[in-house]
Amino acid sequence: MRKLLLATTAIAFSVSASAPAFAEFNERNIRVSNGINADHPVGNGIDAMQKCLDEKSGGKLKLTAFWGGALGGDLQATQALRSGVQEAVVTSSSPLVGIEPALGVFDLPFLFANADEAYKVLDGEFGDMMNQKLEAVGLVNLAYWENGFRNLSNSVRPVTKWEDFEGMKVRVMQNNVFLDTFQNLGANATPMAFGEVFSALETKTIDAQENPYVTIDTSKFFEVQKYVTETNHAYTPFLFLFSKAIFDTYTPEEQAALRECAIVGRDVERQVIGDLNKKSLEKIKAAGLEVNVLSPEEQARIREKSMVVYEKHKTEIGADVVDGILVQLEEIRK
Ligand code: TF8
Repeated sequence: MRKLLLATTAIAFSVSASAPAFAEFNERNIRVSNGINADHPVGNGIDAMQKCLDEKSGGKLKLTAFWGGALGGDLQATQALRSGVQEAVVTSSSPLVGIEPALGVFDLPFLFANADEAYKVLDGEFGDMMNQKLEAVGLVNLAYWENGFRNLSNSVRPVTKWEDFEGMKVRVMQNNVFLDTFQNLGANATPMAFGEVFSALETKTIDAQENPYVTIDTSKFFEVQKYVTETNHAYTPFLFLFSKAIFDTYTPEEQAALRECAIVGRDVERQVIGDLNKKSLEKIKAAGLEVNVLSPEEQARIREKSMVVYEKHKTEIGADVVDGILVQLEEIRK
């Protein structure tokens, strides 16, 4: 009898010793909406994030990614998060300025000089400050992933100086900073949701669009374009957003796992973008597109011409936000 009791106690102990690790986790199916396609590095990031979540939650927290705008475009999906009907989205910050105007700071032309600068700002205090603003509008930003430095593609002529933009029909994101930046260069800028870009290029409703090389590659824009110019005119971040209404119903352990694993995924995604950038460029060249790189002098000219956009949008973004990021960048560059 005593032996039996000891054995039972031992079993009870071993069960309770192994169970607590996952007791605070519930089965959760987390839908993650994406505008880009599954072969974009965000796919690698989500795989890495899932692996991390499997370890932390014993397989209870499951991400299901949807690609190519299957759950709607960036803005539509983000609104679904705010009303608590969808869990997560990986979106550019740019189309969300109507929800949180301060996000427009990331759209300012030639703000970041390189990716490391962007990482320092986004992963540091400034990024945290923006995250607080997002929480106030019902969005939890788990981490800043990478969209990347944007380059121009078009079907009409090589662009090597700002005068070449004259009259070119350039699709821009639904964002006033981008709209003004391209209008100011003489382009006929047309705001359009990402999901419509491929067919608009194909039917020549528009001549041009601008996105990082990996997007020009994985969203197949190179198939309907002839020229690419490496302009690096803006670095736009991706936000890994979670519905605050849903997040608030999760246990602290679930919330912590999501935040920690989103950072694991972020690091993988950024790494893969770094590698794929070069491969995407090679693929674009191999497909027969003419690729130009802006000369440093021309880039400086375009940058200088674009500075009016900073002044024009400062009030709407928030003077403290614009000055805050510029001061921080100055610090980083010392
Ligand atoms: C754009 C953005 C998009 C991304 C994607 C839909 O040009 O850069 O590529 O937000 O997730 O609209």
